[in-house]
Amino acid sequence: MVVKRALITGITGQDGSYLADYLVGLGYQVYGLVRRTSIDSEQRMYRIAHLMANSHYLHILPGSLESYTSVCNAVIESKPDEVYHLGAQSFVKVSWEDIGSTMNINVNGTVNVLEAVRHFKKDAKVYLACSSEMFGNVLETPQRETTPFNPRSPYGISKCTEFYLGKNYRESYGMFVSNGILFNHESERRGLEFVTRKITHGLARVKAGLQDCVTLGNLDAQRDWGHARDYVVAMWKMLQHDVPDDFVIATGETHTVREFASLACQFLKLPFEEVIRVSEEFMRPADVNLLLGDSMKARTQLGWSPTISFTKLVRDMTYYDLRQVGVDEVDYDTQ
Ligand code: NDP
Ligand code: GDR
Repeated sequence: MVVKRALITGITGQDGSYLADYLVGLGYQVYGLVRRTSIDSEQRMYRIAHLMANSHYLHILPGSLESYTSVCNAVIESKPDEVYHLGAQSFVKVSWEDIGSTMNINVNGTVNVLEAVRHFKKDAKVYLACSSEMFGNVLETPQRETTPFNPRSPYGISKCTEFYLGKNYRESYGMFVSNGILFNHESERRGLEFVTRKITHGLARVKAGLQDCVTLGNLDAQRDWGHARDYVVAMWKMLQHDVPDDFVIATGETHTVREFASLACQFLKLPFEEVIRVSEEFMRPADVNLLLGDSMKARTQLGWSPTISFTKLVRDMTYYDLRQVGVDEVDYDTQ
């Protein structure tokens, strides 16, 4: 049997780590591009530490997306059948505060990946991590592949550029480049800066008596939240499809930040009005108010569908964080 080889950028992040778990499980040899500063950081490497213990399947290649040379070296060394380009400055709020890095990493980084593949492994299949943030101030609901883009943040603009780069390399060079337009997906491995994990981690600390409350921004924002473990399967399925294409990946359900926080409070038996506060500090210059995806194309053409419900997502994240702060979950209602 031929063993497939995959190169993942962003392997230390939420999606990269779940994708590496999935591909190793399928018998792939997995190569991960990791920044030199992160290789030395236990905090950055924790999501793939369990895989590192089995280095027969996982290989770390030092490099950063801004450095064309290092991306070329990674492609030459890994000789990938499939490239999953997940590395990015992925925090929307920071994209106003540091637009330069956001564009350098997200736009130039994508050019570097596509050029390296074009020059050194043109037959590799490439996955690009596009985003529902491209729909921004939405022009249609639900949002699907044909919905016009209307981004509201520098991050959203960078992802629209990534989308068009993918389409252009597909059309100009005949490369297999697929754009995944993924809606928000969360997990126990989500970074603490994103609202879902900020809520579950913060409320677990409240329950443990380590802080008084969790302070948030816009509670009325609505998101179509799925589980990252389901979404990395969609990435893989896109690269097993006969032709490269663009696919929306979403659950088809939307909930407010308030609903997410209130469900987490219910699981922990905490009074929402007392433990959730609001501050201007966490508001954005322009927010995306409503996202709701229609993933019918992926469901029919790729045979993909989400398996983890909103309630299970909130419950799993909440109890995971509770265990992290040393409180035993069995005392709480898990229904
Ligand atoms: P994370 O923020 O968890 O991970 C980002 C990854 O990118 C990290 O591994 C980080 O490495 C790496 N990275 C950042 N800058 C560089 C750089 N200059 N050179 C090399 N690597 C770099 O993101 P997610 O896993 O949540 O998201 C994965 C991708 O999917 C991103 O492109 C994101 O924009 C996109 N996306 C995510 C969605 C979601 O809901 N999660 C939805 C739609 C799209 P380090 O550890 O060194 O910081
Ligand atoms: P998002 O995720 O911007 O959708 O981008 P995030 O969790 O940061 O925000 C979601 C919504 O919650 C509101 N919000 C807060 N957000 C944060 N981070 N912190 C708060 O305190 C807070 N209070 C309210 C936000 O205003 C927003 O409306 C994520 C990232 O993973 C992107 O990389 C990805 O492309 C998109 O999802 C799809």
